Amino acid sequence: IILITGSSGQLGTVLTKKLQKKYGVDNVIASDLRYDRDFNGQFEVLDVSNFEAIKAIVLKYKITQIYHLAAILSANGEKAPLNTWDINMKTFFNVLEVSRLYNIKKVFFPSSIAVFGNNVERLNTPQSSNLTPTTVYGISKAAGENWGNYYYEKYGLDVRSLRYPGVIGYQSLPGGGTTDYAVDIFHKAVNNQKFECFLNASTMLPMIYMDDAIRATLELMEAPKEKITVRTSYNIAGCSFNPKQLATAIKEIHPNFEITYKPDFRQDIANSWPMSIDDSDAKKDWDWQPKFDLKLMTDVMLRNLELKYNNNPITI
Ligand code: VAH
Repeated sequence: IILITGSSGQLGTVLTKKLQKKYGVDNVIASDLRYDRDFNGQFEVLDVSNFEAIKAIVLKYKITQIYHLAAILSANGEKAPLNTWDINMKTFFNVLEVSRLYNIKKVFFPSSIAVFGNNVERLNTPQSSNLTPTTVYGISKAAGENWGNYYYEKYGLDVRSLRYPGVIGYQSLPGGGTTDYAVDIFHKAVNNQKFECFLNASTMLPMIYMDDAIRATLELMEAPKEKITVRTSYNIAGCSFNPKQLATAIKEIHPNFEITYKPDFRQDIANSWPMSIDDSDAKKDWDWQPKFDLKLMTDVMLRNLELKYNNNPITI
């Protein structure tokens, strides 16, 4: 039985459905701070920073796997640094401890390309780079990776992790990250609105389309244990682009789309992150291969959002 924390978030929304489909609705328990009325399936209101609360759910449902997606993201995290550290770490410690004590078989911990800072190769950033994150979010992810590794080494807990690039999907909205522009832009485009981008035109960042991100997660979690050689967190890559290239891809389909640029504090965060990622360990260990490039991702995003907002099936 699988427990997902942060199930109403950007990744959680889609991952929950995928896990329900794969393992059956009865075998997936979704949880978040608030109940979402539109949710179909088994749901528990859970504040993961409360150890007794997560323990009660683990015992009630005899949970065997935890996907711990609850966290405060990079941009929001900078508004209250110490609080972000407390929440991101406390929740993960509770997950690790409940897993160690109550016989959880596997734990998934999402890390991020935000673990990298200014001391790395910005192009094709290697797996084994020196981590000097510039945001509290990044610091909490870098620490979390090492704690996952520690629980694996010390207690044999099977913790697995990916360093996600910015995730782009039509099903859900991101909450308070630096890569959010790459989702927001599509919503503006299909509603024929101008888009003001909070990063400048040439800010290249690693991104990944939702389907690829979810598939990478499931492939990692299903890989035989002996294939997992990285116990901190695996680099994974989808495609890299900057706001200008994304706007150009959107204009191919929406020629009247307009973008302007007004960088804010998130520009500094983006400037400290890699432009592209070397994911050769994931490729070697569990045959990772992304499927969506910029063009394919743009087509699928626009097609699905046209249907959602305008009930308009566009042919591309
Ligand atoms: C953020 N989307 O912007 C997240 C992510 C790669 C960045 O971890 O904070």
